[in-house]
Amino acid sequence: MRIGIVLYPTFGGSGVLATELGKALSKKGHEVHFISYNQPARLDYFMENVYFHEVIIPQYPLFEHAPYETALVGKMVEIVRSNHLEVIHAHYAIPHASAALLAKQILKEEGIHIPVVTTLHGTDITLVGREASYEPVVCWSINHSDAVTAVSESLKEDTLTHFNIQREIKVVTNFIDFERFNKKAREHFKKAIAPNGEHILVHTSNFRKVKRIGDIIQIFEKIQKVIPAKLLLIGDGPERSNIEKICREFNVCDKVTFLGKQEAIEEILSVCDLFFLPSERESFGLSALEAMACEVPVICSNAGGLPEVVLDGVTGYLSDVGDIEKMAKDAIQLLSNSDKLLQFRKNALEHAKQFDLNIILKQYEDIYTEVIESSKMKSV
Ligand code: GMT
Repeated sequence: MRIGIVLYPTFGGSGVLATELGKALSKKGHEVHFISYNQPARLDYFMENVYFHEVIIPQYPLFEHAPYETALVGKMVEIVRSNHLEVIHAHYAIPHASAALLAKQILKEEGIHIPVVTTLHGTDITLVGREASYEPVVCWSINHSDAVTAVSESLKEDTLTHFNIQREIKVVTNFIDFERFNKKAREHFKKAIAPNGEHILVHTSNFRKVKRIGDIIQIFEKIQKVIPAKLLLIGDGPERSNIEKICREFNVCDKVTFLGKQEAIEEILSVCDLFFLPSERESFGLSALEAMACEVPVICSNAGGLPEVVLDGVTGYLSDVGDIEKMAKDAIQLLSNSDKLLQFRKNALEHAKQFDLNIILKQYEDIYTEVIESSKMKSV
């Protein structure tokens, strides 16, 4: 198939997922065209069957805000025409789905019928999508896409609750590529981070408020009083300086390392003992799944889709959002019991297997085939 993937190019979950999906599809022989304003972060090396099309946003003195969506629609129209794409897959409702649907309308007038698949990722529904100025567009885009998927049951329920949805939404969960994400022997690395055998705790994200990284610092402060430990914070974003301030307040700066944005996350996860994700909202929690695939149990909140990913008392522990005391207590008891920690590591890997890329990829391929076929029927 010839597939266009519209995505955010950043390290955010939707962009990561969309890039990994496109890469996996290309390995199966599909032709994949990524469309975005920058080269996607995880599209870091040349691959056969993969093309990247940069959306250039022309500036003009009249524009206080240059119209990205218009440039994106124009780019999609051009790429569908010149590469004979068969389907567009829009990741994140705003503005990708609405832009794809406008491109579809324009192309229809030329006799080109291109179906649009929209994948909802989380904040496009649970946060920004509900803003009064976006809501009608998000709702319309969902109702008019040829197929819509959500990354968890929880996100599907949220979408049905908060928008006037007149169509089916399929759940196609996030996935993990075990060829890349698996526990690797990196003893030298472990020694460098924790020379005295300290436990290594970790979090990765885009450092937005919704991730509640301040909670992690407070949880860590309690843990390191009882158990020798180091905390690695991977990623970057708007909350970074606030988090540094909290580290100073809680006097843990010497035990917390900010690693910035990292490519080889699996290498770092391989030496870690616990992953933290106390988010206010989380439609799925791809980062938690990446940790579990590397045999790292997860301490997280019970927000959104996290209970579908992390099994309480089996692959980690769930708590109410903001329950720092319980999260610290759970972490301390798990880190203090090496047999239990080992069992949780094994459980985490076992549970992660249900999200294997090879299982989920097939679900997307089936959806593409279905919408392409029905679009052909409609066009005759
Ligand atoms: O978590 C973020 O802020 C990034 C966000 C995104 O849209 O890029 O991630 C969302 O999509 C991921 C991939 O489907 C999910 O695993 C994350 O749970 C979801 N984030 C939230 O719902 C906050």
